[in-house]
Amino acid sequence: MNTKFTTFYRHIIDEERRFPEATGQLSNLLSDIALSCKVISQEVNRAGLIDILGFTGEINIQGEEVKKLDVYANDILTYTLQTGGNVCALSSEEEDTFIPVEGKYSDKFSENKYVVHCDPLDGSSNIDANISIGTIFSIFKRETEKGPGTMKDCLQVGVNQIAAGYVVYGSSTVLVYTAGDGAHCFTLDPTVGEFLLSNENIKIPKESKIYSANEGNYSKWSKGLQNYIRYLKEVDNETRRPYSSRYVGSLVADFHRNLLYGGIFMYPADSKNKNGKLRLMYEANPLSFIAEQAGGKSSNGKIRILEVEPTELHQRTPLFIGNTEDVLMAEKFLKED
Ligand code: AHM
Ligand code: MG
Repeated sequence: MNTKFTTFYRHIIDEERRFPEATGQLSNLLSDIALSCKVISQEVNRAGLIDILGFTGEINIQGEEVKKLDVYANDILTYTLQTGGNVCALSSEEEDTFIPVEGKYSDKFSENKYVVHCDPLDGSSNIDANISIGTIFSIFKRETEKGPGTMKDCLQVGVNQIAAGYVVYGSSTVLVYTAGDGAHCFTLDPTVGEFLLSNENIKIPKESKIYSANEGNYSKWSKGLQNYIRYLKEVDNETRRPYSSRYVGSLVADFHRNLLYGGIFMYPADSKNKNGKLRLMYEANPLSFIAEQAGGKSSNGKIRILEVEPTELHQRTPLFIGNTEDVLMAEKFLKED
């Protein structure tokens, strides 16, 4: 039994010590998010029992309605963030617009400093099949000085992110986060209820070998993109082609696998969806921050995701993310269009 472990909280506190002016709010916020994810993880593990113990929409034994898991995850996260005293505004895939939050304490030194965007349960179409799903979050510092946050605080460009991360509820529950000094992975030890450091300073492997895309959309893709996919399937030993195709259909799970094994994930624009499917603020931005911290790259096919100016909270964007060389190659093929 290893007795030398680092908990998530210890790690974020140590990171925070790099900044003498830090007030502890970011550590508290990350810790609140980790706690919410532990609770969600617990419910995800029980999801299969809903068929046995009661359907969603039914009243459970405590007299409460059994909630759908994505609604439950949203409720946990939004409640925790609204009451933690660190967040002035938050947005979620499950909410129509952002939620402004009143400061918890009245003195100006403890003004809620952060804005959070989250996808409480990404990949939710996979829940009933016991396939990995996850939570994604993105954190910005507020732009306004005080009071409840505004749309201006929310609509910041991705390079302004202070921290970002995701949790995968898979064969084990893992949390990956960055606060701008590398990307670090923690695994939930359910016996003690703590995320323990399992992979510090993750770097995406140099040798890429996987592409992930919903190829069912092939006929709707541009010629350049179709050519890129064909290129990935050609035989060429020097460039390790053909690549393997892997697609879970949960962004977090596909991204996490490629981060560890090397590869590119794509959700491109197509003839029906001009901006693709995925959301900039709570899917593309946070994963792009992590990809870059791990030595990878992320693009909308033309420019760096982290430089895309947001105009609305639920804005969609095409996404190409993973090994730098792969993303550059995808961009090159897309220039043919
Ligand atoms: P969700 O946030 O509603 O779960 O939707 C996003 C999901 C991503 O996790 C995944 O990459 C993508 O949608 C899969 O889409 P498709 O079924 O079109 O391949
Ligand atoms: Mg999602």
